[in-house]
Amino acid sequence: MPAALFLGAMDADGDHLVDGTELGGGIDHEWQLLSKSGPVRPVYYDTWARSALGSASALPSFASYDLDGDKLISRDEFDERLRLAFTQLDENGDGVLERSELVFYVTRPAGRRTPPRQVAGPRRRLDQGSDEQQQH
Ligand SMILES: [Ca+2]
Ligand SMILES: [Ca+2]
Repeated sequence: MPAALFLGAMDADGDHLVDGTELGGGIDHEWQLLSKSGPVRPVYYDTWARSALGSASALPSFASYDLDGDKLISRDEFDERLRLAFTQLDENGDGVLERSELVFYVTRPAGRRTPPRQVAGPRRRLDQGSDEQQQH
């Protein structure tokens, strides 16, 4: 998700890690850019998203911030959604985003969250199937 690129850029001290303090500062900074005064309407969000995320249709979408559905993004909703994105990307749960936790999402198209290695569902053993057929 483009938020990986966006959150990675919040590394204020240049150590390639984004910690909780940098996240808080980054959210404050972005909110200042996004919101001139008070809650944000979709038209302002689109302008900001093109600049911050690279596309007006980039995830997270306007609707995913707008938790109470009033067609406005409040400071609290903005904060909550970005902290959720941070938590989702923090795979080892140490409260710090490192580049290895971001690179997968920056380089893959949206929607590919799961590495391709995983096999879905239990597999039937081939010899079981032939046993059943012999019993009939
Ligand atoms: Ca840092
Ligand atoms: Ca981490």
